[in-house]
Amino acid sequence: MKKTCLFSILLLVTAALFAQPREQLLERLKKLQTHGVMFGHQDDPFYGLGWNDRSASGGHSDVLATCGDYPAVMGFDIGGIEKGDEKNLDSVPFARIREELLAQLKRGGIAAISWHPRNPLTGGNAWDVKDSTVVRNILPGGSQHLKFVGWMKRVSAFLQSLCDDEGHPVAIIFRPWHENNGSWFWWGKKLCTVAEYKALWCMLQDHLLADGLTNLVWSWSPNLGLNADEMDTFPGNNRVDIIGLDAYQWGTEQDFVRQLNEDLTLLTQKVKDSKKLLALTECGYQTLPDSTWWTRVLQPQIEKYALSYFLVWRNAGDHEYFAPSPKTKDAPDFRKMVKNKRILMLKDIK
Ligand code: BMA
Repeated sequence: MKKTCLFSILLLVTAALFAQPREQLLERLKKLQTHGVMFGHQDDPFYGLGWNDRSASGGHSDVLATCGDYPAVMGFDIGGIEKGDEKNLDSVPFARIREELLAQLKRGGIAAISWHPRNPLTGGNAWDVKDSTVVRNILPGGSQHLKFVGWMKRVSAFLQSLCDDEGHPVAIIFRPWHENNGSWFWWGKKLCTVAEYKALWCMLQDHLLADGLTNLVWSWSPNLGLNADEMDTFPGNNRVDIIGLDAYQWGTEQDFVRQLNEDLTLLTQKVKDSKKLLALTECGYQTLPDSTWWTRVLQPQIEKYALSYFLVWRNAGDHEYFAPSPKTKDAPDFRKMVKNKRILMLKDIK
């Protein structure tokens, strides 16, 4: 063996040995994306249609019960952590979130965290958009800045508590300030300027990094119906790892399919230019009134793009659910979709 060759092997081995959790997760995501697209579900182990495991694990999962496997990606929300609450905005104790998130990683899966923080100026929730000066007021120099620093500290403390059995920090996807091209959250389009939004992103990121949180894979997720000029709020190549899209079918199938293709075409160009990953960070069709939606509407669109994952939102109850359960009439179609080799469930990514 040539000396140079041996040296290269040594370098690779050393790099692999010392690779940090974040770099390992990024590498894994890139590799998995060449195999197919991972299926994800928000709040999968906490509640579903006809069951509630918020206070303790009963081992339930609507997805598992429907198709025999867990989602490859599980989504969790930490709205409420900023105030030191014991439970998140959907009444899931943070202790349970920590437990199930780590269980998902331990079984070989991937975890993503979103954050619906309360409105720091009005005391209302994330959807309180009465006041359009909130972002300005929490940035450095603003009247609520110090208060918000305290909120970021609590986010930081929770994220720092996510460690494996040996006490090492685990890598997770973190997805703050989402859907900012809409105006339904206090950080939305009509609620702050482009510069203020970017400053908000950087402020949170810099605080978490300064607290030692180098294990986060950062995802920026605008909402379906993107205008090209809204890409101006993209925080920057060195600040984002995954470019996501939150894309629900609320109206007609035609509108959804058209907009999804327009937006994914635009974002595909952006990920190519910036060498980022692409994902449908939230998606779904509430209560799945069309029992063939998975294979007839969603899957054909997903197959056209190099997506890392698509995550459907939570099964909150009979009027708000996005994933199948053995009881729902879309279940056979969902099973058909996940039989496809390029739709990746937990067992496909281990
Ligand atoms: C939203 C809705 C809310 C929920 C929030 C965070 O889209 O489902 O009811 O509180 O997500 O999970």
